[in-house]
Amino acid sequence: MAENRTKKWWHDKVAYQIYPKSFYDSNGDGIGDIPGIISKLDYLQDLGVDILWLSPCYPSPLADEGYDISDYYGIDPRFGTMEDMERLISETKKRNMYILMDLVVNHCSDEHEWFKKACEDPDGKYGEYFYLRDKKEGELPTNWRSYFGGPAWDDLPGTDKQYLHVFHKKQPDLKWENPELREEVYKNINWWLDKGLAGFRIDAIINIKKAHPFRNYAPDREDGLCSIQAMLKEATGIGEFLSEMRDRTFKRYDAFSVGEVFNEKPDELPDFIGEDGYFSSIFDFNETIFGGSDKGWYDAKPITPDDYKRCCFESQAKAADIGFLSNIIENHDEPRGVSHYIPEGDCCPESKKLLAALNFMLRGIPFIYQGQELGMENTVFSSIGDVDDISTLEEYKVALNAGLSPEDALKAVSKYSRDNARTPMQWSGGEHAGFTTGTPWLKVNPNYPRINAASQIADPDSVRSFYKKLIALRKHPEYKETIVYGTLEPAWEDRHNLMAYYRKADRTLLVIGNYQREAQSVTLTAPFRRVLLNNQCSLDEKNGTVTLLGYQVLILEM
Ligand code: TEU
Ligand code: CA
Repeated sequence: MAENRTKKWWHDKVAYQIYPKSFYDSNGDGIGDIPGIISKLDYLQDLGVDILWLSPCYPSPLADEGYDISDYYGIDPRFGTMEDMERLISETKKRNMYILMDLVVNHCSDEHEWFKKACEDPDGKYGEYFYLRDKKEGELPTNWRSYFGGPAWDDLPGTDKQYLHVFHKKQPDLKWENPELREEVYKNINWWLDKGLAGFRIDAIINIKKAHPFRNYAPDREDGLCSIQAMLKEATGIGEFLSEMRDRTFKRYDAFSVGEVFNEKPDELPDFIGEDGYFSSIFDFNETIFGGSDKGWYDAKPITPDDYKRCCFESQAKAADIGFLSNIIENHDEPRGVSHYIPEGDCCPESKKLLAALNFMLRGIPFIYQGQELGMENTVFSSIGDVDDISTLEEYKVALNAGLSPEDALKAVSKYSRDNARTPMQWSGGEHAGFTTGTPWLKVNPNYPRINAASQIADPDSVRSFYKKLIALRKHPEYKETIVYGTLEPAWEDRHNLMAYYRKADRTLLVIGNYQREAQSVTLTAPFRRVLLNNQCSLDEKNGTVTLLGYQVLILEM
């Protein structure tokens, strides 16, 4: 990375994602809330994280769990009040922590004022906030399939028109081509930044630019529809919207912005995260999307340790001279990382720590998703009735349509279900994992007596204690420069089930992990000075050859 690059306040931070509904319930209604988050700030500060990203807690019918917003200026009463939010912001400031909210502006809720007014008068001002088309009998405006299944068009209630929704039908797309709409968005962002937010995570943003004129694409399933991707691939000019948004909002406040960007076009990375990019950072989803299938979740293929390594190194190489990626192991849309990236049968505290270290030491901004620091695992669904997530319910149907038996369909979608990440945070071995005194809105993972915060806080060898050490190492004055700004060079890249890399700046660190249950030896090219972190109690080194135990990971200073 260029030496003369401006240092930014967020470069050396560690971020933590909170899914409010499942974090901590303060009043016994079974739903996590903002006062619950406030009461756990000391827990988060003790872990060492700085930036907290809150998934949406605005007023919402919760058709897509808050990613369908009916008022951008409010707090949903289920989650608390605006005063609670203001208190959360001031309490985090006291602890030198920062709050990011989720900016969901590709679409709003069909219960938002704008949409209601568009229904009342589709030819008026608010009709221009949405993509509306005259309804034709037996024919849709285009054959696009929404992300959550079925056509991306539905009837605009009370009118002879249809509206576009690339996600759920309760999430009508906002028309970014309309400057008035863009003004509304910027006004809202600045209103929140004025309240003291440190920035935003920006939802599904790549979808705001559609390819015009709208047209049909080749169908890719028997439903005669095509993936939204077919249209998005052809869309150009998103930069006009994104640079305007940056200039009118984030830039003025030196705010941190992290975009949820899938599939940016290869040469566009500098525009997104370069020196004056649209965003401070974007998530690296290269590992996340690996193995995905156009047919649906039932057809996805698992990711091996070698695939994982390759995906990480690809992204690292791509971003190296350009900017900062945000690295994740999981989020609220993904299965638990330890269940997904660790080969079946091998999920244990050591392998969880290995995954943590390999990901955390990459160049970029580490994001931890709630419960990841405990090594929380995928849950069990005894029937499809246990599932809340609309995406899982749709993928279940897709699997059945493809001919899978109900048992096999459930098994297939269980591996990828977004509910795996959304089960309540496991605070203790007490009832409902200490999440609520009432009935949790989503079943607690039955493994909470074994995996919970209370027992891990007390145990210096727990997964959580290991995360704490990783965070402390990243902030250590002697190593910080190397870990935050150092280059990344893969080592022994072709070695099967070994993931290793150097981080180099004023110091040289070697991160080396044996990503399998069998031991394996590596001959170092130079002696090491110091062991900075080891997930096992022993280290077998003879004449420069290190024999790593199964799932052993080391961070060495060379
Ligand atoms: O996700 C955007 C996204 O692109 C989806 O592909 C998501 O990965 C998929 O639904 C997984 O099944 C964002 C949010 O993170 C997600 O929670 C929302 O449902 C979605 O936008 C709509 O707002
Ligand atoms: Ca509550």
